[in-house]
Amino acid sequence: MEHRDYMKLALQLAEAVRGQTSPNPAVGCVLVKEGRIVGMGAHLRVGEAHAEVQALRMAGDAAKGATAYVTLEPCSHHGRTPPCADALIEHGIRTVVIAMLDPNPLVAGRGVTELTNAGIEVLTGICEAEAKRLNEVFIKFITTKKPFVTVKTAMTLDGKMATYAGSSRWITGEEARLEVHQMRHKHDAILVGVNTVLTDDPQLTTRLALGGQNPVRVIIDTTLRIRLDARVLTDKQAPTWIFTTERADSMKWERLEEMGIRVFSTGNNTKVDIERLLALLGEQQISSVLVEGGSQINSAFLHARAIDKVVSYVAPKLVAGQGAPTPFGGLGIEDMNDAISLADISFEKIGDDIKITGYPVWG
Ligand code: AOF
Ligand code: ZN
Repeated sequence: MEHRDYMKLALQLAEAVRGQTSPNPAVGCVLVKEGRIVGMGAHLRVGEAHAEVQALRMAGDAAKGATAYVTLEPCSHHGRTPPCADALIEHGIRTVVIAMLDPNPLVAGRGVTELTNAGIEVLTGICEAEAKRLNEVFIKFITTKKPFVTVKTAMTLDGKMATYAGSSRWITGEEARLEVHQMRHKHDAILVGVNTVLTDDPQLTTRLALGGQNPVRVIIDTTLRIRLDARVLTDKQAPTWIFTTERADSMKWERLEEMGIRVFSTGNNTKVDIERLLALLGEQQISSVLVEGGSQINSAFLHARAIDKVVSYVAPKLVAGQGAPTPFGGLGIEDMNDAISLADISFEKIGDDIKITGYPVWG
């Protein structure tokens, strides 16, 4: 076994709790002494013990002289819980192997300094790229106070997300649709435009055989056109927040609030201001948003340059039709040289569909 092997185990522990620790990062820790694992742990939920503390509890006295593998730099600050660097020092840990430094300005290298000052050997950057990918949401949120935005689309091979007549069930196969529910489970919020609510009356919940967390349902509705009997308003399966403008009807606004729906204004604009919406969501401790369309909303996020990640499912089907909607509507970009490119692309086969993941480069 090498450092990387133990770190991979720590990363697996963190991966398993991804999405349930928000707004905290997903962190895993493995303690090894003389080639034996003596403790392991993950941070399970905000407010609860950090990964290192969980692993130290399991190891007990065996922690003395052990090596700790941690996917994130141990914290040095008093947050909701006491500093992990102190705990590692107190338990006599000899070496700490870290995948990535903590981007939290309250920590940012201080954990490493504290450990080093206590005479502990510290190694950093082991499996760093994997750790950064794992905590892409946390990195964005802790440094900008705005949520990480993932736009998820599904389309036919000819680029359509519905037929010319509006039929869209289903574009992708069952496996891809199951993955989408796993994505919902891992996000703090799911966002759609009011047109999607009016035409599909979706529930926007997580439906997995073994259960999962429901994200907060966020609806963009510039003039409050939503129907009061929409399922997202009546089913009470998850909170629903509506983002609107001052142009909305005040009676409808009151009616919605009476129903227990939170309504936020992004100001007196002709459209909901995406940057303002993201700032407001950040204030509400929403660290990740899954945007599920429709095509106007997706393009509004594109024009606001507010997309961090794109996940696109492409189904091997053709429906044709000049008027059939595509995942990104609006006027669009004039010159191909100005197209938004995606970086760090990955391709996966999911059932009979292709999943393409990438990160827009905003230049
Ligand atoms: C660690 N190990 O397992 C986690 C860390 O409010 P608190 O006490 O939970 O602190 C949250 C901050 O601690 C969080 O923003 C991040 O900087 C760090 N998370 N650190 O050493 C862990 N979850
Ligand atoms: Zn900690």
